[in-house]
Amino acid sequence: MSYRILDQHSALEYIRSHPQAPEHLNLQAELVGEEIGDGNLNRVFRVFEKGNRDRSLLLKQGIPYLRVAGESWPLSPERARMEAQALEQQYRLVGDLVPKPYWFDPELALNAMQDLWRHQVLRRPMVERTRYANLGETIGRFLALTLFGTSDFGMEPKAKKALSGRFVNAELCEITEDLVLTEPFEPKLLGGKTNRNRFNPLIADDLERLQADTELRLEVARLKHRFMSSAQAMLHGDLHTGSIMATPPDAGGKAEIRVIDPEFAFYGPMGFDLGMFVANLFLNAAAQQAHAPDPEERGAYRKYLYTQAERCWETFEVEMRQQFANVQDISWSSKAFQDRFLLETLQDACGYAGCEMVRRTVGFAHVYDLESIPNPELRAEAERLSLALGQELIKISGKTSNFTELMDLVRTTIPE
Ligand code: SR1
Ligand code: MG
Repeated sequence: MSYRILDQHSALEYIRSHPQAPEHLNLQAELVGEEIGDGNLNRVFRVFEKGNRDRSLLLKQGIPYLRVAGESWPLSPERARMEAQALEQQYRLVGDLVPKPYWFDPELALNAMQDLWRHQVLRRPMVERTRYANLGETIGRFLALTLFGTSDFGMEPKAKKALSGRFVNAELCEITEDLVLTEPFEPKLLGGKTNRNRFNPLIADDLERLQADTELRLEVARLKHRFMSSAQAMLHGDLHTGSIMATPPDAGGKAEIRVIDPEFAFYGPMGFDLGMFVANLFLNAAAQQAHAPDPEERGAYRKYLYTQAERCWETFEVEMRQQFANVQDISWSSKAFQDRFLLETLQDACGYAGCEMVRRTVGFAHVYDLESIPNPELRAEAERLSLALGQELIKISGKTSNFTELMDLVRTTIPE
């Protein structure tokens, strides 16, 4: 059957007639379908057997426009193929750190995958200051294994080139190039393009000062060019805390953590994924200015967030060095090269983290962490912290020499 947008009922009909469905569900049982998507782009349905919650699956469909914007923002459902391909690679490299892929239906631009019904997207619980003791470590491992494993360091050159050719994700990359790496920094755009920034009027002067900073704009221009031209590895491409799910932490504070939603996947600079992740921890730290009025509680949660950023980098570095020990190409076997590569990745991460903080504060796509602060004055206080740290991270990105230096800057700008 040709492409059609599914609803709760047609999703169930689709399942009943799909040849692979019986591997995951008893089609004779009463099936329940729910639409659960709350992301910006897609429709997501969960189907399960009534009375047997463990027998379930998730259907994610790319629709021909951006879900949050409607038909005025067309977007090819082809992104579902990118997600299918990326999930396949991630599953191969990290197994249970991502949902298990079941099948991809190209006609409906639909991915069927494991339903993580015991897991919650991290964004909201983290605004409520939930702690996941193994968050940074897990994401550091996920990044090292997926990035190294899809790069020239972990693949035979021809295979890497063939794989990177399957990830020309032009439409979704353009969203990032515009929304993350251009519009927030430019008061005026060229070529008839419009600026889609949205911001609290109370921080208009702060934004004007940021956009007048030529040193900062030069650095953003460099980062944007690197994003567009440095095909190091298959990135997740949108690794914020809305793209991570976890079970409630156990008695020891640990959770089962999975990375979801890799539809922005493309071949780019490794530091981009790292930067996105730590930036979203720092955005939360800024937002706690309003969410946690008690300074002790606020400081304690910021301390937790900063420790997770540190663990992420430490784990990433350790795992990368372990992988480098088996690198096949003689050119990359020296410690000096590996040190230099990791330093460049850190510098990129620092810059992209800054861009993410700025765009989530003044750009088109905001984060719940800041958006959920109802009082505009209090929100402006948190937003100024985010903008200040974002600017600093961008400006030191080419100069920073270790992660401790970066974290010193974070702790000075948004104190524990
Ligand atoms: C127009 S899409 C807005 C944002 O949602 C996605 O999750 C990406 O972060 C994108 O920038
Ligand atoms: Mg997403």
